Amino acid sequence: QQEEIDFSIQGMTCANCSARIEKVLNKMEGVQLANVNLAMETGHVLYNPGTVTPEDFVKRIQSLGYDAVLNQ
Ligand code: 9UX
Repeated sequence: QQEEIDFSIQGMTCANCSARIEKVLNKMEGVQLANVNLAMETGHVLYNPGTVTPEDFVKRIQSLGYDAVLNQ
């Protein structure tokens, strides 16, 4: 089972920020693929909805000191 979500990310100021968020998201249980775009300030994740939810991505990103808002 696979779902995808797009969201915006605030607070990234250098390429290490986006790489860090991308790495952390890709390590989360249930995440198949996560991409973070610094210039666009966006994130895109393919995930298993039975294992993890978009709200979990927001919380994880916030725990790193950034903010994220899910696209509806
Ligand atoms: Mo670049 Mo982001 O030095 O927290 S990693 S600003």
